[in-house]
Amino acid sequence: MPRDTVPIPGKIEKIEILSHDGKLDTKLEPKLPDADLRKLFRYMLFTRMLDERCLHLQRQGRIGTYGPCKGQEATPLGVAYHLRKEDWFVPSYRELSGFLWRGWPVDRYMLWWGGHEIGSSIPPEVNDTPICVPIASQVQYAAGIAWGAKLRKDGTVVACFCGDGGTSEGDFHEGMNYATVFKVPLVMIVQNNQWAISVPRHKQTASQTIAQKAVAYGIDAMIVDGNDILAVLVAAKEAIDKARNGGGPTLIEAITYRLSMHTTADDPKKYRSEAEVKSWEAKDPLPRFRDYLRKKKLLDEKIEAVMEEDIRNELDTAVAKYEQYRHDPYAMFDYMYAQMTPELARQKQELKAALGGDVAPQRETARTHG
Ligand SMILES: Cc1ncc(C[n+]2csc(CCOP(=O)(O)OP(=O)(O)O)c2C)c(N)n1
Ligand SMILES: [Mg+2]
Repeated sequence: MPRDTVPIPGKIEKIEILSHDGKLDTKLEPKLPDADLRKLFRYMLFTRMLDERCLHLQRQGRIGTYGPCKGQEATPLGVAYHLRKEDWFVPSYRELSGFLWRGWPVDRYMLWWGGHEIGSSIPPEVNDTPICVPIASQVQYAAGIAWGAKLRKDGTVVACFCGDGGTSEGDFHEGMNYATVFKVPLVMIVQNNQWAISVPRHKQTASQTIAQKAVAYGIDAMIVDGNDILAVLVAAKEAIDKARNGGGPTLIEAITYRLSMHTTADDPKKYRSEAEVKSWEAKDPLPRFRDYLRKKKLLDEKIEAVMEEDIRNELDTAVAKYEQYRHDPYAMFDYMYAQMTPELARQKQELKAALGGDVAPQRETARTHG
């Protein structure tokens, strides 16, 4: 028999709509109401300002180690915009713009980075999962949540996020494999920000793209300019609609860049060049969207100055609320299991004795899904 080439199906589309130098593809441009475009910009700006505030708080010793999301504001926001309230947003830890759009309180976000258990408690009205640091572990439970949605036929969709580094984890492949075999309503977004701490993208995988891994799972994929919110909005809408209509999962690779450090615990100057960072600063999603809105006469300096002032006030209030929170040292025992194990109960007693029982914690019930 002659050797043959196996015809493997699979489509990887690439979507760019608003380039970093302002070129706009008007045929692909999503038609959003003006008020929504302005609102999206406000969330992007809010994210940038909150991120900067958290960095300062960390430097002043007022929160713990912080992982900034500067430069990655467009992708989670563009996805969250198309989710319904009852859909699920399953994040990693760099999806701040999405958390805010979904309605997570700002002080709760600070509490998470401040090391308080309550930071992992999602407001009851939000159908999401908490910030997830064990890399790619969230992909498996996203696939499971999506399977549940399919079995219940409740029409909900799950949007899950991980990083380029996350795609090298077994959890990522297991979750994706499961999701595709069972054709569950999952949209998997990989925020390819070019680095996994100090490991560059080219050492992460020998694949030309991350999106092409979808071909092996037997699904279609999209590559979007993750710093172009218009492209993200278009790709996310297609993938979410497809999932909702029973079309199964989609993998979206969002090309972006972490403009700041991995976390406040590392110094990126040790592993990447300033020239590289500068080249990506030119592709920053925030000024790009700002220029687009200015050309549309939806934004000007005055409107933005009012927005900034407003946001600053909101952040001041949130920081004050965060700092009023009194640490509950017993929460780590209480929230570990639905029912505390005898060993944890013993440890809790030991801590109580050591602290002299004079702790008056501020309690709020953590919410668990299920
Ligand atoms: C299972 C696991 N292994 C290792 C780590 C340590 N770690 C934290 S972040 C990170 C890199 C993740 O890179 P990527 O997935 O690209 O996300 P990014 O931080 O770039 O957003 C690693 C290895 C971890 N948190 N979890
Ligand atoms: Mg990364």
